[in-house]
Amino acid sequence: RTAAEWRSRTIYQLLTDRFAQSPGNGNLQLCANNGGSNYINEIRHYCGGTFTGIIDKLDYIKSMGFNAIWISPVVKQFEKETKYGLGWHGYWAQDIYEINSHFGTADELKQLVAAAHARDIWVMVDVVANHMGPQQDLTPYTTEYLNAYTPFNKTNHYHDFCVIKDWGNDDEIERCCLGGDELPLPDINTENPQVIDIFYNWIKDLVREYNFDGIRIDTVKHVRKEFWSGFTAAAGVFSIGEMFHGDPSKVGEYQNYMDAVLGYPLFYNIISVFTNPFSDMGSVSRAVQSMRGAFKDVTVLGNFIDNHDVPRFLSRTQDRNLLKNALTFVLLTDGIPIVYQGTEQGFNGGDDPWNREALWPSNYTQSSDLYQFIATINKFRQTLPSSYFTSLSVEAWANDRIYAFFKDRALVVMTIYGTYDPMFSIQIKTNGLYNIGTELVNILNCAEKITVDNNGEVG
Ligand code: ABC
Ligand code: CA
Repeated sequence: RTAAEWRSRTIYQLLTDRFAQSPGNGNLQLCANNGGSNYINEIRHYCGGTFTGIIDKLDYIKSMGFNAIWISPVVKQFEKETKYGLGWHGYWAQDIYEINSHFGTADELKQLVAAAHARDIWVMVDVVANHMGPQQDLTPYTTEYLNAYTPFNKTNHYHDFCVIKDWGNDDEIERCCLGGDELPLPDINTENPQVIDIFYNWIKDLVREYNFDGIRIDTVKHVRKEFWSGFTAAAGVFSIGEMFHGDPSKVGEYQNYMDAVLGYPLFYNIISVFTNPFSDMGSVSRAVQSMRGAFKDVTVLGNFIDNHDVPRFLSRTQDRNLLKNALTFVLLTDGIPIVYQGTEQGFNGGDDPWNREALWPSNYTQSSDLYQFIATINKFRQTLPSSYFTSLSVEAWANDRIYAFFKDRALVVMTIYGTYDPMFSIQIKTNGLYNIGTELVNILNCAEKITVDNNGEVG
């Protein structure tokens, strides 16, 4: 699947271990956070989510209007304890050729992709090429240490050992280990031709074997850019990279080496504006403009309000009206929306590991206001013509509390009044976009209508 095909999709990010256990075959008490002191220990270990569990809950995702999922890295992890627990999240590979058996078998993964495709849900797999998993209490790169990995078991498969200390130094960021002195992630020598060959073949085979529709690439800024051109070409499907940084010009550069990146710069703007009724919506409008200047194509960027690495939106503010306005923005602005599991259930965990709650304690209720809200906008999004997704938004209004834009034929209005929600009125010039007398319908209730007046304005 290409970037052009992904542009109109809407993605649900799930953590395979935390989304759903196999029906009738799990322990729903595990990671349920029901006040027990075990929770801190449980949340750093496997909670029991599986591929089969995801299959069982695909309709929960579908009914919320999503037509793509992003799943955790699928490869085999170390089973040895570390000070940060185990690799239940999937980012600590031991063997890149084996499937993580905690999640299920290779066949079950294929069944998941097939079951998703049967519902027109595309599957994006998370992949890591920067590092392998860490091993506590062993010295890198002794023979004992190296022998544990497949296939990267030679000294020259790794960079000379160092740990990233200076986050302002790009060379260090690319060549040294993530994870700090306490648990360094062995940094793969992505300049070694043998390593390059292994990775390009690996990604090609992985995508083909399991029939994935896209890849989410981890730790993009920790590998030299040129490596990614060959990697994404070998994958042959839509690629979206994680460049964790707030500066549009730095992040934008990476779009020359892959189809898209996560919209981190916009994310920083969203959390500073939408969580605070006393901020300034004008800054959103400026951020949208600066993204356009820095990226080759903003219509394929992955927009989000939180994920498994950052505190959840509702840990920054408890105001669900603010959350709904932020969601409206990511679901309808230029780019591909990504909603992180648990948002629809009002989860409010803070930093890693607290933002990685298991979903089962919610009972997967579909009646929650947030679930319904997301479903309404997602379903509206799916009725839109392709011109919506290729066109850029045009600002209709921006002042301290209100931001509105036109995109194709739609008018999207957001506020940061939050629960305080005073009555406000604005007059928006529609600049000939609609004929006089046209009725615009509020998609949130499908009832309220406003009519374009004789001056071509709505209000
Ligand atoms: C574990 C523990 C943590 C502990 C940590 C040291 O070790 O769980 O409690 O603090 C995986 C696991 C994690 C695990 C790590 C390390 O591995 O999920 O639980 O943490 O072992 C990706 C994934 C992420 C994954 C990895 C590693 C990478 O999404 O889930 O983590 O495979 C950096 C990386 C980024 C990575 C992220 C977690 O860390 O670049 O790829 N995410 C700055 C830096 C960023 C940095 C970020 C967070 O801080 O620039 O590079 O991300 O530490 C803005 C600036 C930004 C700045 C922010 C904080 O402020 O513009 O540049 O970001 O204003
Ligand atoms: Ca590296």
